[in-house]
Amino acid sequence: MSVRIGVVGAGNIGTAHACNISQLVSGAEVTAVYDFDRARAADLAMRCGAAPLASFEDLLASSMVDAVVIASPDDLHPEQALACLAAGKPTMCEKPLASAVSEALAVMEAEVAIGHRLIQMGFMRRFDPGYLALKAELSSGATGTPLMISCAHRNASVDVSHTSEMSLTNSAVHEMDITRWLLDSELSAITVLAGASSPHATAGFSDPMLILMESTSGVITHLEHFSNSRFGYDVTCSVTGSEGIASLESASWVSVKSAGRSGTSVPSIWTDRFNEAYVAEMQAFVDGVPSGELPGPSLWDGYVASACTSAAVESLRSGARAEVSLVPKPALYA
Ligand code: ISE
Repeated sequence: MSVRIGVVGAGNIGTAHACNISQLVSGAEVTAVYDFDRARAADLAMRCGAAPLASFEDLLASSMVDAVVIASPDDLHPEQALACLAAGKPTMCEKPLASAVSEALAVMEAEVAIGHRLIQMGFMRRFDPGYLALKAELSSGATGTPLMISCAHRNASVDVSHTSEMSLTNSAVHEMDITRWLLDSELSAITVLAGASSPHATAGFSDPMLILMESTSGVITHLEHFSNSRFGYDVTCSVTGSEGIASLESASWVSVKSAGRSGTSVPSIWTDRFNEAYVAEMQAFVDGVPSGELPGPSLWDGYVASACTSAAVESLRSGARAEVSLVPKPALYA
């Protein structure tokens, strides 16, 4: 029997998830869509053969909805995640769980009180074949003990409403998660350095930023985060180990030599670069719903990522290194 999914949010990522569920994920269908923009919801619902519903509450209460995908604006994630927990509906929640660590903690504590996992976090990079290969390479031991990580995360452009804080909570949050996943080690401190800014960044928006993350195992990760690269979407990660270097270069599918130039194509947006990962994370979620065993990133991962981005925002504001402080890990996530 197929898992009937209600998608909350019909923007870029909600649309990508809904289309993936309808066309590429097996064992699931989109039955309901809600977006505050009714026309947008109706359009997406029609594409998926689903019903557009008038409110989030209607979607959650609908007998047509077994499970929920939260792909709404970031600030709505914590209250919607809490409502999904209260309704007992398995949920795939887009990152970030919350911009404020206190809100992320409240959601995690609500799941702990229920006593079993209901929410999988949308850290899709953990399902990307490139990152999986990088993790397998590190686990093989061929490059030795990881000592330092060098990352870049570049978007072609962002909306005029984008802020430095959003670069941290909405975007660099991916590196906070993937670094701890690659290293099997928590982050202990973050320093954000803002220098010269792109002429394409709006006033007051520090872009690019250099983000230094220290792990409890002593590994330092440096991340160039840039929201106005202009040339395209570019994500790289290179791990320097005691015996060698393992690098995940920019994904590229075609290499062309023509007109005196040689090069590869660059994706324009994350849904192009990571669609395989988005499909795989959704398939894992759907497969986990019937048994209640969700294999993907947990609310502990969502909470820790929010603790890291909160430290990053604190460092951006103060100009100083900020420590990441975490509550003890609940047994539910052991
Ligand atoms: C977006 O929400 C994502 O999740 C992308 O992976 C990230 O690169 C982008 O900066 C975010 O805005």
